[in-house]
Amino acid sequence: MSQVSLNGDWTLTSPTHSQLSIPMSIPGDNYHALLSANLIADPYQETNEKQVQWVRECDWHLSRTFSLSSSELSASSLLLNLSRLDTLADVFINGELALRSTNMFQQHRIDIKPFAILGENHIEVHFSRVNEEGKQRANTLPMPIPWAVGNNQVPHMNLIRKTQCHSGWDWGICLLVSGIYDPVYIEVIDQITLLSVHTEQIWQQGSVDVSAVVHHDQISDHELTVTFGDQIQMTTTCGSGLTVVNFHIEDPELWWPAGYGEQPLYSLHVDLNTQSISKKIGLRQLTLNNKVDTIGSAMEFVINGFPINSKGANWIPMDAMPSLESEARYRELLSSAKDASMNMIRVWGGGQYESDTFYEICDELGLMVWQDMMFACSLYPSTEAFLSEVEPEIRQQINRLKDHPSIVLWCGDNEVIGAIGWYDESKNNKTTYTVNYDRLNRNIAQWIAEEDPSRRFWTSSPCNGDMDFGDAWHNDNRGDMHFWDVWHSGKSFSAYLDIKPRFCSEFGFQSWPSFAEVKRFVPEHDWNVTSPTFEAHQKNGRGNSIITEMFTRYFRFPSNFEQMLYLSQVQQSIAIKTGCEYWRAISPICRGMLYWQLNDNWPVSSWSSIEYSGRWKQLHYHAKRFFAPTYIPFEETDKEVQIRVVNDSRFENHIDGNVYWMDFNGEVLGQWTINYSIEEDGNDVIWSLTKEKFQVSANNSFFFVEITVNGEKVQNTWFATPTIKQLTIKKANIEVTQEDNRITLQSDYPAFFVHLEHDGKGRFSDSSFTLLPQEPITVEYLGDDLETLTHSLRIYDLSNSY
Ligand code: BMA
Repeated sequence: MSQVSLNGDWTLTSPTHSQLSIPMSIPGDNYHALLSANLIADPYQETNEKQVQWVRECDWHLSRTFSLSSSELSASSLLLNLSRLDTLADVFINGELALRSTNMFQQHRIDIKPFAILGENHIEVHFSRVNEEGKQRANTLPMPIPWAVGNNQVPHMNLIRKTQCHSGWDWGICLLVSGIYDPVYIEVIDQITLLSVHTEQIWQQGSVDVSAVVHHDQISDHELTVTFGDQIQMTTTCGSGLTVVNFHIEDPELWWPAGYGEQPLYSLHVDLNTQSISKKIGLRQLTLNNKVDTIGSAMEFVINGFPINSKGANWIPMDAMPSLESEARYRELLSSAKDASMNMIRVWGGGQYESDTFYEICDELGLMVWQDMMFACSLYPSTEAFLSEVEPEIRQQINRLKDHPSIVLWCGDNEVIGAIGWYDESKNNKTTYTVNYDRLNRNIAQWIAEEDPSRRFWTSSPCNGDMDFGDAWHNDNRGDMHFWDVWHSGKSFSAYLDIKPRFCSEFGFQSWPSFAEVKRFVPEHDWNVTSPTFEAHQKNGRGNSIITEMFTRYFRFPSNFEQMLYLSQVQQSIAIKTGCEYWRAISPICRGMLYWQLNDNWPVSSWSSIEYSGRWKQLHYHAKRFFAPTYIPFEETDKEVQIRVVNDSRFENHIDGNVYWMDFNGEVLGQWTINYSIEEDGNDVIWSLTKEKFQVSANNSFFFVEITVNGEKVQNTWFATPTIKQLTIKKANIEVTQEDNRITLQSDYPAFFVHLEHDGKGRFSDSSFTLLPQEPITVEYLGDDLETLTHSLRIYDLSNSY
């Protein structure tokens, strides 16, 4: 089969600005095209976001020509493939309307043969304003449908099937982009069309039967070849449009989440009449255990019969300008997740169904995916018109994605059950709005069940369980939970210790960007946390106040702007670590924790652990430790401090190491050796000390544990006084020596949150750690810009932040 690619150069014009005509590269978005043509200031810099809002007040036209040869034109069909077409788009071929699309999440494969001509053809896509359409739709609704006020800067975007955070979020710039974000191409089809292939797995003891279900045009007697791994089968199609080919695999190599085993992938190829489809298939059994137990009910993913502790973060679209998405950046972000010991990513409902590349990389890395449907924080209509717009989206997306072993759950939305309680209209009319929600949600559930019976559908995140519309922000005994009492409600970090979630799918604490990141988008005259640029890059109304107020609760106030940035990342690390460490300590009660949020889609102050540039914040280095498969959390009980060892592994693991109780001069007050074998999926107390023993010197000392497991070192530090400002920490003098990419740090006094930063690309093998006196630590720089590293390397630590 041949293809005519329509990627690359198109022309962008606007009927609203008749003079404007610029090149635009597809896949891509109009904002990026305008930026590349120097027609707008970079929206990510300074306070430029405001100045570029005129773009959404215009209609936009995209056009190009393409040529068709006589053999192409004589094909039986010419299928134009368009997906991630954003959003209200009329597609014209040679002046004739070929497609009208109103949902950016729908995929189109339309035959343009009736409009095509020999030689030069013209394609034009007219995008009309979504803000206008939103207003109009709002006027015709049977009842008001409130939108995500506080997040969206543009009203009624909940009525348009478009990435919800395009109109701004509490970490997101408002860029109401439009364009086409997937490759565009025409398939030249002779005679019959190969439509799709999907697999089903039926498991027996020690073997699996894989059926490849091939959809094609209704035509008989064509040869179809299907290869699965090293098995090849040839068959002839029958007239039904569906051919099923079965494979039996003895002793299959199992796909496991990261940390639990390998990720072998079997290749699947289907060939039919010069057309082919290839996929990589992982063989694994999946269940979600929600069994009722003495606490409430479980929320535990079980893979290949083994219970998994899910650890990870929430994913938002990688860039507010889709032109800047790339495979390299997907790989970098997802590898960073895996490198921080994560095994699950939640694709959050205010973003997008991600591109194939995203899920392929997750399959490869062993990152399980919790997949939301794209609805978030607003209410949504359940009118016939809306349902008929959503149905093809859901069916197509589930079909596109269901062969990925990484995907473990389909979830209806983000926080839409909760949102019923947020808006006056729905608060005052709860039954009507709950029925409205239920109608949409049940339809989604049914479409998904029809398309993919192999996975569970979860009503919403958070949700207490099937058809349970309870308060999943506070009920910790069942379902998944979004716990925001610390950030949004101002509780102390210790509030994380007051709940025992079964699965906490969101909880977060903001930090400011690092100094290195700030230098990239804040002009020097605005290096101040209340400057216009800084405030414009903080989208959560009280965000900067919360960060600052928390400083006063826990820390000595930082001495300058740069130290404020540093300390904000220490603070964020402590917050999230407090939750994760405790929830791991109560395993298996808690079987999942996904903090909010992994990444940023522009440079901003946010809850992310990876900055827009890809740089790891301190939290990400901490996550690498507190999510480590075999970890040593501290736990405080009424009478004691304990160290546990939790082993998220299918195998027994041996640990050895030391526990130190040390004062801030570096004097060892107590030392214990650890030598312990921890069983698979185990959780044991391995050390404890009664509080009476250390309480008198609580402000003058700390506990430190370091273990080696499978050749890897993991450390953990615990202060008996959580209000760190009261500790009598000594000013540390940290000596730095660099030999190529190896940096050795040595301190005279115990130093905490010792963090390396530089202005270039590339991270370190470790950072934001505790450095004991006279016990040098050598870290590796994992990057290729030694020059920038050498001239910009900075070392921060807590004692020198004030
Ligand atoms: C969560 C998310 C997002 C939001 C975050 C921080 O609940 O679902 O809507 O960005 O809170 O407020």
